[in-house]
Amino acid sequence: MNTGQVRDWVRAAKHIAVLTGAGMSAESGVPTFRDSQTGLWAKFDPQQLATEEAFRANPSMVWDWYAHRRQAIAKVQPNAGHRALAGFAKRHAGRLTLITQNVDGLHQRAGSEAVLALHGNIAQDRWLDTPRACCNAHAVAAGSPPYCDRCGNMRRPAVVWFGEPLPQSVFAQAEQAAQHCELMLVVGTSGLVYPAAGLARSARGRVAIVNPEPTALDDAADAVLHGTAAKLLPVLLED
Ligand code: BV8
Repeated sequence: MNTGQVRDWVRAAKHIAVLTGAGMSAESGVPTFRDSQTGLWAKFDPQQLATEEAFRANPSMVWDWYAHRRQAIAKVQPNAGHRALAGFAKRHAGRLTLITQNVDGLHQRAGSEAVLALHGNIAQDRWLDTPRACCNAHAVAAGSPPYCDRCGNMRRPAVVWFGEPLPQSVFAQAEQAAQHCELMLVVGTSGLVYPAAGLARSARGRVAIVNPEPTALDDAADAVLHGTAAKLLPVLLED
């Protein structure tokens, strides 16, 4: 299957759904989930760290891991793949729904609007426990993590941790897009994390994968393009 065939599918499709994962940001310099563990966190499995249990067991270690990732993300720029998606959506209003597992905000920084961010945004925080009258997000006590100095409630990254449900309305919109698309582009994901990966299996339209490596979703694909997001998306999405 070649790029030309998929590009013809892009041109013919009225509704295109795009599902992206960590590989989308690899060429921007954001390590993928699988190879993100460096330094202090090298000995931890990210799926163990990205849980409420890990945070309650060792709040400062998990908070510092997120602070480390935030600093890394703040230093990088969206790549040609992010820009190609934003550009296509601008040129073809209403034809593309962008669904991402990424919490890095690079799609949004590239100019993509109405991004369905299934797993939240690493740049935002929220209260760990239901806030009480004393919990003022604008007057938190400094610390790793910051906290309420009246009741000790802690701030946590506004991301979806393993074992936590996805934001219901965002996921419902993503399911709608999957069920109404003529084509789904699945870019830079290993396809191992659910329910996000399930969207590629419930897509009504054709499924085309963009990934330099085999993925757990290749069996569900009509086309598998072994290439990178920043190199292939500009080609697939140019008019
Ligand atoms: C839930 C935010 C229930 C946090 C993340 C069904 C089957 C099995 C397991 C489950 C199931 N249903 C639920 C589960 C459990 C679990 C799960 O899926 N576990 C897996 C690992 C076995 N799912 C959950 O826990 C979900 N919640 O089910 O709640 C519930 C319901 C109601 C009430 C209570 C509970 C929540 C899942 C979300 C977790 N949060 N992120 C944070 O970031 O810190 S997931 C996180 O990991 C990312 O967001 C992403 O989703 C995932 C990483 O996957 P990828 O993005 O694919 O990245 P990866 O590194 O794996 O692969 C990169 C790929 O890119 C590779 O293929 C590589 O080849 C490619 N690549 C590299 N370079 C490039 C490239 N591609 C293109 N171009 C390049 N240049």
